[in-house]
Amino acid sequence: MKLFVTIPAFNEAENIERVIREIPRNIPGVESVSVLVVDDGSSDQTVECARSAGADFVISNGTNKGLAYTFQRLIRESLIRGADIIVNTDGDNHYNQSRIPDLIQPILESKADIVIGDREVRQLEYMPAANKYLNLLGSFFVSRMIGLKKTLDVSSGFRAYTREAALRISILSKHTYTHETLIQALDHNLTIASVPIKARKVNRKSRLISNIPKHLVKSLVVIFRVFTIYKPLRVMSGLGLLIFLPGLVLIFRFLYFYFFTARGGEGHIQSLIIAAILILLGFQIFVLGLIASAIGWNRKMQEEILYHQKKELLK
Ligand SMILES: Nc1nc2c(ncn2[C@@H]2O[C@H](COP(=O)(O)OP(=O)(O)OP(=O)(O)O)[C@@H](O)[C@H]2O)c(=O)[nH]1
Ligand SMILES: [Mg+2]
Repeated sequence: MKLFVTIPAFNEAENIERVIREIPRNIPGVESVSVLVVDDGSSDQTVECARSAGADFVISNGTNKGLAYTFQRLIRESLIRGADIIVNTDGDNHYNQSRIPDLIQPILESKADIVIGDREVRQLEYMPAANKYLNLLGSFFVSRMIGLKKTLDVSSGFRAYTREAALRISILSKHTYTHETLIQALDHNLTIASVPIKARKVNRKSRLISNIPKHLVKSLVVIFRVFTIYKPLRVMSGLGLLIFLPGLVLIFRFLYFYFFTARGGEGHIQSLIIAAILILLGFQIFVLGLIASAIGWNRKMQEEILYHQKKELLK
């Protein structure tokens, strides 16, 4: 078992040495531990600091390409180098790297394909209340939406992946990758486990979440889009029903006037037209959902091909 610990780093000179030095290099059940850093176009001493702290591989994106791209690169570079397990941690020393052996335990026991380091957000004293409850609410909704039975810390970046899981997952969104990886994992029938690992306070200001409302909107858009890709029928029939039902109510209202009042349908033609439009539109959206779901089957087949190709190429 070869373990790769990966770190996406964008201007993390201040913290990255501490992060790398904390990574345990001898873990029972693991034959080697390598540290791989992808520098996302940092303008500070991140690369030098990572090297001097003993990172085995430091790769650079050249320019700043964002976290989702960087994550994808980390996965690919680890797979190329023969990783059997990939653990991702952040370069800001938010997570406790000395807990990596606990994080990979479910994988070593073949009980999981992906393990999430749960930050136990509820118990983080230093986190501002607004952030905390927003985070908990977000985790609750996303967990329900993607069909998890338990609420997991869906936005935690401290995770372990098996080689198999890493080969299966491909990131399409640009803002965050955390939700998308989970929804894909479930789509591929991978098992997700969670290990409580309390997170540390980060002194520097978060750059990913510099503005909470903006981050929230961006995340919601990502979640909605990802959800439409992976559960098209559910999204489209929900949307269709939302439009179809008012139309149906209007039709019944018209029928009531037509049969049970003296003036019949007179004066209600306008609402009848609206009803017809709503019903047609609602039905069409549902049919679009059917088509999207048929395209989804296609995607699954292509993903299967991609998986086998990657497996073959990265042998
Ligand atoms: N913000 C940001 N981080 C990047 C980028 N590329 C790579 N990263 C790395 O991604 C990791 C997470 O970024 P953070 O800014 O800590 O975001 P976060 O952990 O979601 O937010 P906090 O919980 O508030 O710290 C860090 O290791 C960054 O160095 C990028 O373009 N922007
Ligand atoms: Mg952070």
